[in-house]
Amino acid sequence: MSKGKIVAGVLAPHPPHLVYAENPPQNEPKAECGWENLRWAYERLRKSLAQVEFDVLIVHSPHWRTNVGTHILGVPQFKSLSVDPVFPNLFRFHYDLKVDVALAEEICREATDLGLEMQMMRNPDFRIDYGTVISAHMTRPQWDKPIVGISSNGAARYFNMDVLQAMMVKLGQATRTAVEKSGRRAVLLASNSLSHRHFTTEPPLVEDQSFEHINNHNQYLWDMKMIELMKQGKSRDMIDVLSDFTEQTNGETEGGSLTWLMAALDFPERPAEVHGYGTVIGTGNVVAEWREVEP
Ligand code: 2X7
Ligand code: FE2
Repeated sequence: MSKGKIVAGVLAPHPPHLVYAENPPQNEPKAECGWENLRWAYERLRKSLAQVEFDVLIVHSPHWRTNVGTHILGVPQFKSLSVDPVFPNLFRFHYDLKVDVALAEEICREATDLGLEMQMMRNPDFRIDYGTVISAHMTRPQWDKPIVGISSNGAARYFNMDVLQAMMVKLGQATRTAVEKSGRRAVLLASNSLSHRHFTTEPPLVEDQSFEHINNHNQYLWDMKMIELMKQGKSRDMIDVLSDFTEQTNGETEGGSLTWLMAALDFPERPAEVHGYGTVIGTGNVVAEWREVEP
């Protein structure tokens, strides 16, 4: 078997509004339009990924929360309804997805060897969280690739962000080794927004973009700082400031997805391709791609 490879890593945020505005047949609520900046950013990502071959999407999601340790989907197929508990008016999505269980088990083994608390999730009736479904859908709406789903854990709140980041660095390293051993060509998705201060009410027409803007200017400055670091290829600096960023923006980086991704990519020094930035109900979101192979 030839050595596997991470072909790309993506910061792939999951506001349910994006799927709502795309009107795929799987989603029950229907929209007129909305959040085009981010939806077109995902279009650019899809075009970019169409130039490379890959076998599997590996998704790390802040909305699958296991308070202690990390769980990994371990059943070959899941079919059910995923509902966003905060926005059930926007996201009621009928998914039917396949899991690369062999790769999932390899990641579990490698991470256990590095001393992390790991478990395979073997419940066939488990409901897949909306973070996993949305990032995977926006990246690959055809649903023709299996996924590996990885939970996030509560260490940032239970201990602090530094403890979480130390764990996520190991999980990222384990993911990279597992991909290489598996022979797979993988695209990694860190499913999180940047600044994460939501407005607490919605406009009467949810997709009315005249209401959409960043929650406040401090959040915007932080988001721009992070994006600048991505564009300069300063991934280690970005991870170094992530505790402060997360605290001051209520950042969804609190789940560890971005740290996991940077570690899996071995802290890239090349610039990320920033496909686009946009706000969703006041939160800041960027679609950014770190390409590991040439087309
Ligand atoms: O989960 C989310 C999110 N991360 C960002 C924006 C809006 C809703 O849900
Ligand atoms: Fe979220």
